[in-house]
Amino acid sequence: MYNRLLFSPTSRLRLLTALSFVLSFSSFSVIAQTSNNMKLWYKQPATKWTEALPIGNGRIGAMIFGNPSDELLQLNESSFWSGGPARTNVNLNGPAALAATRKALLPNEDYAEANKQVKGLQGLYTQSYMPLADLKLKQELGNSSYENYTRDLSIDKSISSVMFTVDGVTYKREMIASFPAKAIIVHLTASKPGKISFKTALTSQVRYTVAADGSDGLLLKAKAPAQVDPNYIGYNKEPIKYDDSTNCRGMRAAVQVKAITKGGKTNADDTGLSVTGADEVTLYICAATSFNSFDQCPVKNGKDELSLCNNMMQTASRTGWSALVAAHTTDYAKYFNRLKFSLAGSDAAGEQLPTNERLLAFSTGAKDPGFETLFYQYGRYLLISSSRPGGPAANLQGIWNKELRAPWSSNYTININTQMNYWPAAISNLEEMEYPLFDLIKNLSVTGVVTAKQYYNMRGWVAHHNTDIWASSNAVGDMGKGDPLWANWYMAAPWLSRHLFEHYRFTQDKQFLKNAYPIMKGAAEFLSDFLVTDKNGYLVTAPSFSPENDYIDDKGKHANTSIATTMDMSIIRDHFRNCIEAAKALNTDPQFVKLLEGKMAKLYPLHIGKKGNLQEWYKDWEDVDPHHRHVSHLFGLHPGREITPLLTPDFANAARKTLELRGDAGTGWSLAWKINFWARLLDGNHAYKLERDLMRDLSVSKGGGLYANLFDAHPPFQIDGNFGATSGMTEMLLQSHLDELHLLPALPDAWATGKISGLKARGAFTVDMDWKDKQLVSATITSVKGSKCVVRTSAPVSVKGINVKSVQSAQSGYLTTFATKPGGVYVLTIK
Ligand code: FUC
Repeated sequence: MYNRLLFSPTSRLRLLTALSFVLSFSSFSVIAQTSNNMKLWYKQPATKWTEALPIGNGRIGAMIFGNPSDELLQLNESSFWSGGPARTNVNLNGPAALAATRKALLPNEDYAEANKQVKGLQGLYTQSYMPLADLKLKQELGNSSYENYTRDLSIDKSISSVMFTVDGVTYKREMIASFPAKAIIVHLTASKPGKISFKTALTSQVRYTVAADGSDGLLLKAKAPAQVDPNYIGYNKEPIKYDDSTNCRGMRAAVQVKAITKGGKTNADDTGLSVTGADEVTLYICAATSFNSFDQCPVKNGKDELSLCNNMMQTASRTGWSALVAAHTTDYAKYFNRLKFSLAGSDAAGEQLPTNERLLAFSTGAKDPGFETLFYQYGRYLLISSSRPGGPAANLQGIWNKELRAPWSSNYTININTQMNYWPAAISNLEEMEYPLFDLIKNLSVTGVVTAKQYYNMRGWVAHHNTDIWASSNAVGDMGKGDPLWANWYMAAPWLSRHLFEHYRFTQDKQFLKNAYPIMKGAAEFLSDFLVTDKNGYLVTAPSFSPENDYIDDKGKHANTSIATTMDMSIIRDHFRNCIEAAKALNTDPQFVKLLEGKMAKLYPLHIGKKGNLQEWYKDWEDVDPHHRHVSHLFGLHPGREITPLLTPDFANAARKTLELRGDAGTGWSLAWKINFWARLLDGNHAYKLERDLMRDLSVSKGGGLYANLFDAHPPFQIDGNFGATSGMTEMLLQSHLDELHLLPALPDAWATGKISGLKARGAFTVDMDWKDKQLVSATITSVKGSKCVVRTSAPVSVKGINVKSVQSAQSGYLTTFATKPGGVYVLTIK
């Protein structure tokens, strides 16, 4: 989709596809991952959006309600956003505001004044992700009521279906969002000929027209608003504005629907598309927008959405249902089937329950490990369905959004949420799905240079709390109206850049790192300009925030603008270390390495507070909300690698204390982060407790939980909780952030016996494991690049065909080190 893809996926895709066949899963006998368990299913149609089932091909998505006579497919297209390219020269007082803020902070420590001044660094809000259209399908079924109703979503095949019987006729609708066909396809059948009659209507919440397309189909032309205010501001009379001039705000979109039938008649006119008396119908849905890159005017330099859409329709509608399904499932399975996971104790009982009842039973204590593996894999399903190479990154709702003013604009919140979306990508063997994030980072590194210069007069690039498809990089808040608590946080560039370096660590792809290094360096340059020296000679950030928490200052006042929060300093240490390692791996930039090493030594360090916790702030202040959902000061524990029970036990204990003081409650994504934290603390049972807390039906949970369609609830729906949970469950089974493969580091009692294959570890390894009664039985490690392999296990191991020695570790378990060959397969067994 983007013209200037930095991280071209094609060659890596081919290699990985080849590898995924080599790594086929052979001896899967303990407990089968039955395909029936890879299903969400229900006995009644959805009445709410959070009961509807999501399908997506990364770009176009639908929420399927499954009503027999009134089907609704609520459609989205991932590039359909309000607004246009990010505005520059909006606020030219930034450098003066920064100087005033710093004057208040250093040396006066007048936090209230700093809080006022820092607002001068704010710019405009981001734009919003838009709903595209509603496709309604009124099926004629006579007056009898329906029976034998089911609807489902097979996440191993990526097919959703609806089935019911009326007057002895069984009707079926099957739906896919196909990546190869670039279309959503609905296939309607009936058990008796001539029984399919329906009328479709296409509508939209944005400005639109709809008419027959001249070739038996319907065409909807839509126009996005020029401006949509976030749902949390209410002071503008007109929160949604359109602009019909040729100016650059408000992209166009097209949606086309066409029916190909066996038997019966089709008619398309301006009121809709109707089919009468058909035996079988294939309905094709295509969509495109005029979006043409983050920095291009989507109006006058926009893509020709009509011909794009029409071309997609021409190609897709030439292919019949069975060939479409075959191509779709092959394409999808090549990613999904790379990883299999099952746990003992999964009897069929859970699978017999409709998913909403299964969720409720699980929420109230049922043992159902099959439900956990289903939920785990659902995270992978959602990632494959919402983030494909070449398209935009998955936003707060992936690609599924029904509202014009969705919660938090359904944008990219980059102080945790967008990053969390991508935590499971590499480890759960879906590395390509992260390319859209890399493209977003690349775009931000372009707009972020302008923001760094205009607002801070500094080098490098900077990004703040929010961004959008236009890669807005300024602090939001509408020129001083936002609370600095969230609006002014500016550490997204280094945090996002760690995803680039982590990709290298997982794949050992030097060419990728070479492309990524200038971006990483740009983020470090901004930080290096930004750091100032405090009265004790430490390098500190000022202003500084700990998202989105506040503290009680020395004068007893609530404040949030501070100096050198733990999160800032942890992110900087992490990023400088990553840059140094990257430069050394590339054998480049020795001067810059020296500069960063010099600064590293002077950074304000971690502190343990009076309660034994990891201090969040510059001083040991109390939190205003001690149970706040963000636990940003534990960045070094996860996703970072600074704090670990193995190497920094004192800080790890302080992190544990922090989590205990914060408590287990939280929003959906907060619970998900805590699974990852507890896994990194090597406490599997506590991680498991958080996993169960997150997997509660909302009627049982008081905070975060799950909706009937297993979408994670903040509440409201936010997809990061799904992705963060899949990541956390992986961290319970395998960790490699310390450059060793720690097998089963945080296995909970509830997962005593199980099997997983296709996990990925840093160093470019693929790992399969099976375990029994909480002990590893065997592991198969496939080395992609031939890196040295260090394995940590709870008991000594032998490696088939080579001589190894397991050495007892001073910290925990045994370390076994061996050289590997590219493509080499190493089978480990417990001695
Ligand atoms: C951050 C969080 C909120 C929410 C929003 C999208 O601001 O603090 O809880 O997740 O992002």
